[in-house]
Amino acid sequence: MKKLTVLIVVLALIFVACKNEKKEPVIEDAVEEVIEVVEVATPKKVTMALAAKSDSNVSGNVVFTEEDGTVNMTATISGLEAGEHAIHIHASSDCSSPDGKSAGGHWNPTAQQHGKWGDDTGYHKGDIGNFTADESGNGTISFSTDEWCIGCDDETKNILGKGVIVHAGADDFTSQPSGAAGARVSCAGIIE
Ligand SMILES: [Cu+2]
Ligand SMILES: [Zn+2]
Repeated sequence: MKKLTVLIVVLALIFVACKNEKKEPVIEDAVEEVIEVVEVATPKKVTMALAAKSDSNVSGNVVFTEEDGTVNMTATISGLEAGEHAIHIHASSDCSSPDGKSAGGHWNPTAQQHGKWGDDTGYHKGDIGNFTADESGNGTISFSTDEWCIGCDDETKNILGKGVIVHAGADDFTSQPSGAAGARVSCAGIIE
């Protein structure tokens, strides 16, 4: 009987204890954080000097700028033979070899066939095309696309680490894998 009384007392104490534990409503501070994203509108820009290759005297410079998702390339080239010349982006920024072949084949991250830029049958992301040098051997070409970027995470678009090659001849847009444009007369790595 004494044991039962003790048990009742213990149970009563537990009951009281539980009642006292009744929690006060927790008022959480509803702190709303307003995060403002400030976009820096500075255009990305890479400027490179073209180095003569294959015993040519072809030099010049290439400027890439990126703004609002579009990359513009402007190349100013001199020392050329008058007429049409191909200009491409090749897979490597390595211009160390005398013939420019260290820059590798055409930059082709989407595994397409060589062709004219925008063609339905495919084209490399480096298939810029041809430009014309005047009687003095000077030529310029401007090219814009949203299929490139300067230093983004998309390796099908990122031109950094690739190389610009100017050829002795014109790109025929059909010969595989590089348009039969002849010797590589100038080279520049696309490096920041
Ligand atoms: Cu080329
Ligand atoms: Zn190509």
